[in-house]
Amino acid sequence: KQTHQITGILAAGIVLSFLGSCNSQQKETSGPDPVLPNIVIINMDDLGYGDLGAYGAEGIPTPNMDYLVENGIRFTDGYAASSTCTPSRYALLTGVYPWRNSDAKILPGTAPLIIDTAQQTLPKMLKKAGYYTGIVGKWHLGLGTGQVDWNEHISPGPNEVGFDEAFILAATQDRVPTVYIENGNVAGLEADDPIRVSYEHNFEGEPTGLDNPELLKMKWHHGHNQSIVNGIPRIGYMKGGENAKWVDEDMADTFLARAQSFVREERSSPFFLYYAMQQPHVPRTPHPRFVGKTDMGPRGDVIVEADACIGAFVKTLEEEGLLESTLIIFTSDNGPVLNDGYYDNAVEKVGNHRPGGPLRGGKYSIYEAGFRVPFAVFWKGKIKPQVSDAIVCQVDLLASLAQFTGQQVTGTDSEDYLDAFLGKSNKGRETLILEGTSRTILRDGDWVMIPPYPGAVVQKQVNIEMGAAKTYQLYNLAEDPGEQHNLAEKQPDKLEDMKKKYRELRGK
Ligand code: NG6
Ligand code: CA
Repeated sequence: KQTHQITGILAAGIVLSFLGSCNSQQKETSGPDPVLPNIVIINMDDLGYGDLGAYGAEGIPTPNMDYLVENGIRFTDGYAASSTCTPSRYALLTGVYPWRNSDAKILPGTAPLIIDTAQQTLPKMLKKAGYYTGIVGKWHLGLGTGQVDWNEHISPGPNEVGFDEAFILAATQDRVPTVYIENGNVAGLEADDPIRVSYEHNFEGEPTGLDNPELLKMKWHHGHNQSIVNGIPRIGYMKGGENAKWVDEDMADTFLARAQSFVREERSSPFFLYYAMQQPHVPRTPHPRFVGKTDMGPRGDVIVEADACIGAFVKTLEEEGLLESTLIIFTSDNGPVLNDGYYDNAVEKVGNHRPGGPLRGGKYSIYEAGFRVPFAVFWKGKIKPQVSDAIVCQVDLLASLAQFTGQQVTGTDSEDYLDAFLGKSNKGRETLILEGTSRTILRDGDWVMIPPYPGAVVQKQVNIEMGAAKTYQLYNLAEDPGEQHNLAEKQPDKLEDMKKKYRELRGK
């Protein structure tokens, strides 16, 4: 504690002297704040552009998310770097485009860490600026170097890439190991009941979703038919660790309690908390007090549950007197999906609700709903409520927050758009490369260009338009946000111009 305070004071001193050296011209753009606020990133899992009231949803009450969005900057064109989790989170934490790292794909729970421990990261950068850093929630960036023994200290992981404290789920709620990991150790593990995990073979005597449907409280639709934990069939096999296994319905409360205690205990130094919530990813397991809160079944109910967690978290900041000194970034890792592998009525009960709002596609897709996500920056008393159409992306948080805290970053794809993130300018990115299931597209101003890709036009199991086509696609999002009118043939010059830019940026 003592050390953090001292580092905090030192950092503030550096920031002050930095400010002193600025000339009057530079002062007009955003520089480091002399008193560094706390920073919280709330990252949802698979929450779509249209899934909350502030972005147009009618059937899912989300007053607490709406409070942040409507009293902060609501970005209309805010992006995750990818339409799936691992690559998206990789970009957010490293500032590097995920397509530069061939390992940045949806990872199994046994995958090694895909962030190089020598690499620049957001939490490392903020640590240099004097922040105490923590992650609570979903990790999904790999752990260890290959063969993880879950019964020993697990390293490298979040603690080795910049987080002072980590309380995580390793991969996804539907993947083994279904245990929490606290600073590299499986929480609640008992020595006489070791955990074994495999994505190749089952362990003798262990039931599976495939062979033991009678043991299931949730049925699998595709995938998800291996080890059964809490009556839910998972991806991957696991044996042992009974006492350490999470209770899915308690996960939201468990993460919330951790996030709350983090801000309560660290209130005297600037802190950075990455609160990576698990909703509304599958399996959707609302706590009983949220069951039936919407007419949409578990998918709607877990969004309401997440909303309540955000409300409780913000209330804690308020009670601790920290709301005015905390910058909150609210976003999602990728777009929405209804049926992602379990029968949970998401499709049957969706009614008129459009999880992707007016956008085409969804999770996994290279159409807009894949990566354009809810994105808001809230800072009570400092940022005026507004709507911004600046193009912003999570990959730019590293450079922008570095600018904010007086740090330098080099050698990444991250660019400084601090003024856009603070609502002082409407100028965001001109060009952005976006990724979905190992394919990339170019956004350039109002336009998107999608190169031809092989593969299914619609991924049948999830019923999502993937964006694949035999020819180039070109859309003007200002006129056609739903990407209905392919202008590739009508506007050959524009297409050529974008192909050229794409080749330059993408390197091929
Ligand atoms: C897919 C899973 C899906 C989900 C996704 C990862 C199957 C059939 N589907 O492979 O259920 O877990 O991976 O989601 O296994 S993400 O949000 O972490 O990217
Ligand atoms: Ca996700």
